[in-house]
Amino acid sequence: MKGIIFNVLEDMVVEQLGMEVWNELLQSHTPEGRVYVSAKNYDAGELFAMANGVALRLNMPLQDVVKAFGQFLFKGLADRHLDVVERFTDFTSLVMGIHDVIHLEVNKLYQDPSLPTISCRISRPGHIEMNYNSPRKLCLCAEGLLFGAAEYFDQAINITHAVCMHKGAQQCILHIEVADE
Ligand code: MNH
Ligand code: ZN
Repeated sequence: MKGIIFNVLEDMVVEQLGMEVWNELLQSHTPEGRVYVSAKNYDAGELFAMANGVALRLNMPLQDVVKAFGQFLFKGLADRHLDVVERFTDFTSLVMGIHDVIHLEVNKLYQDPSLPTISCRISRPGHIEMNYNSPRKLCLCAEGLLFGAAEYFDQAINITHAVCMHKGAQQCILHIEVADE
């Protein structure tokens, strides 16, 4: 995972739990002297170890922490890549552009990013079907990112996620219901 993801995790942990907790997490789960550089690659296992540490401290299931982080992450990514997010004027067009516009841009900006395969289609007006596949199985992070994007555009949404890699499926299917604008 890119350092930028850890940078946003640090922002969230410091904001919600304090700098001491972040330093403790670094101590327990990362090599001595770890500094995250946004464009550099770090083992995804390190992200899971840190998220697990947060989950233990908050006495929350790991998947709830991953989802909450995803929601926080959207604003963190938008702040750092405003030019990319500003290409979209509403929630639906941004979601439809994740693969072909946003992650394509990420591929140009970063060397060897670990991106998921995401494809979206409008199944009927107000309904987006998103297919998600990634060896990291961060579909709950994707759900959180979608809620973060909805918050960003002040858009009410509802997500159902019945088909899931965590339940043995080959890929996840997220049905996103977009309330009338
Ligand atoms: Mn995007 C990683 C989904 C918007 C830049 N993104 C991820 C991951 C998911 C994801 C899930 C975690 C990796 C994985 O699953 O294997 N991203 C989304 C969704 C939205 C989204 C569902 C919108 C909603 N992403 C954005 C935006 C940007 C961005 C906006 C920035 C302009 N995403 C990234 C970067 C990574 C990433 C950077 C990290 C890649 C890496 O760590 O190597
Ligand atoms: Zn899933």
